[in-house]
Amino acid sequence: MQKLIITAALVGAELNRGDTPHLPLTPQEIGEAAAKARQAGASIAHIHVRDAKGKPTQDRMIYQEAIAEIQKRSDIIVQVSTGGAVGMSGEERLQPLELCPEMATLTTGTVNFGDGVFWNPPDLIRQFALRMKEKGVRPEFEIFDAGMIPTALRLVEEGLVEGHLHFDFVMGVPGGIPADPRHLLLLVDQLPSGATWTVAGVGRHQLPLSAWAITLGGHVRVGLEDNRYYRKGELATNEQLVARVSRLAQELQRPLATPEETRLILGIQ
Ligand code: KMH
Ligand code: ZN
Repeated sequence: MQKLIITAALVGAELNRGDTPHLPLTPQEIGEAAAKARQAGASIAHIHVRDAKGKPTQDRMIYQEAIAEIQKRSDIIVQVSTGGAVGMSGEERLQPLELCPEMATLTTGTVNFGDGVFWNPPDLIRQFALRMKEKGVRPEFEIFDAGMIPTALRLVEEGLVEGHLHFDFVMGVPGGIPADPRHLLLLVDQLPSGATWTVAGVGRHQLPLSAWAITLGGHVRVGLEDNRYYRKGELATNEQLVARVSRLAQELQRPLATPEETRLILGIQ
């Protein structure tokens, strides 16, 4: 099995300080959280950013600051979000790609997202994929439902995505695919050979799905974007969530990938 890639989804767009005091919001806090996640075993930081009021934004300048704060503290790979928050326009969401980050997310379909709609029609997806190709950014396909896998593979057929294919199964969003191990097996089964996958379980599903991914040869995403609790009623930090997966991986004899090893696995130049 490959070494285990842990992605730390540090902040997201859905929670705020009222939900948990541990959420990193400013570029400096995001930089510090990424460094702690790296020390705890993560090799990728998946980031969103917030404006001065803590509201989700895709402002390129704030991403630039956050990336600088991360890179001055650690060698972790930065993966920017192009999903942003429900309701943002395509142009707003595209902004961080101008910074040519190593990785970015690419959701390949529209999905109900709680009471909202995360809007990703085919032409928008193509536009995002093309921009990533032009900028040399490695996409991570964000798969919220089973039909998003064939759509991702269509982008490959159309020549909009080239090279190594990496998928993140985001399981348990209300409106998306439920966080059930049987669904995970179905998703894994649809991938072309050579592709890699990570699983992000929402809420209480994060821990059991992490264990499944470690044992099945997948990779793991954890962090406050997806789950704010360490256990029922006890709020977590990003660092604690990453450290728990590192310990699980150690017990299950799956060594962790460093950022350099992660680049090799994901074909990042
Ligand atoms: N906040 C969600 C609507 C991504 O980062 O690319 C979308 C999301 C996916 O978080
Ligand atoms: Zn995200």
